[in-house]
Amino acid sequence: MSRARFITLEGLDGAGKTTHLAFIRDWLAAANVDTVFTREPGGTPLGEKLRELLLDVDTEATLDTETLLMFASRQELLSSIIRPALAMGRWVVSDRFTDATFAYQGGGRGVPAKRIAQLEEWVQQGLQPDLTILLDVPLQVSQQRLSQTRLPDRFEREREDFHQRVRDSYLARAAAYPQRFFVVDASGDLATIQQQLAGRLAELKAQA
Ligand code: T5A
Repeated sequence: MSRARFITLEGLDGAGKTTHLAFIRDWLAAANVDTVFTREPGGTPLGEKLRELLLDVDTEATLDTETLLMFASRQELLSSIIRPALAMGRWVVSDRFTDATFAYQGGGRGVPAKRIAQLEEWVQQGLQPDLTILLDVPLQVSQQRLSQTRLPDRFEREREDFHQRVRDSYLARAAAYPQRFFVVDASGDLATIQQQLAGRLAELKAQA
């Protein structure tokens, strides 16, 4: 059995995760890779309820509560979906994971990285993604794409400086963990982005 791989997808709201996930799904299916797709916050019955609360513009939460709820959703997802799938040799692709907490709650809201790292250690027990694809776009591009699609959720309605800090945090994490991160300029055309994604997925599959 080839080694299971854990892939996460990150980026600013509107960077194109949903768009490129469809491509990744098709690529892995064509390569006969048995894959479980999930998302954060969410991915389990409890997690989806937490997601509703976390994205609801009328729900208020302190910074610590928000951070803990992200990790509560993650704990549920890890124990009921991600760990069992990896143990069975299935690949897992998650639309966001802990780097989002470092970027949004840490960079965006100012929760100390040390505190997030403690929760990461508690919940993940050393488990890290094999590959984190960071779809990087300038703020203006993500804001313009979002405004064309739907009403903003609790995070999307934050001010520009919040989103700039989120992007800066993502890029800082990518620089700190170059082995794990694959940064893609997601402001360009779809075909070019997907060509890069296909190349990286092919490498990962060859190593598995
Ligand atoms: N969160 C999450 C935290 O704060 N902490 C955490 O720990 C976690 C896990 C979750 C929210 O929760 C926060 C972060 C988030 O704010 P989400 O489900 O990840 O939300 O939602 P979004 O990131 O907002 O995802 P979206 O689906 O809204 O945006 P996408 O998926 O990034 O963008 P997508 O693919 O829908 O694209 C947006 C538009 O742009 C177009 C698409 O067609 C679409 O119309 N587009 C392009 N157009 C031209 N060229 C391209 N290259 C394009 N790529 C996309």
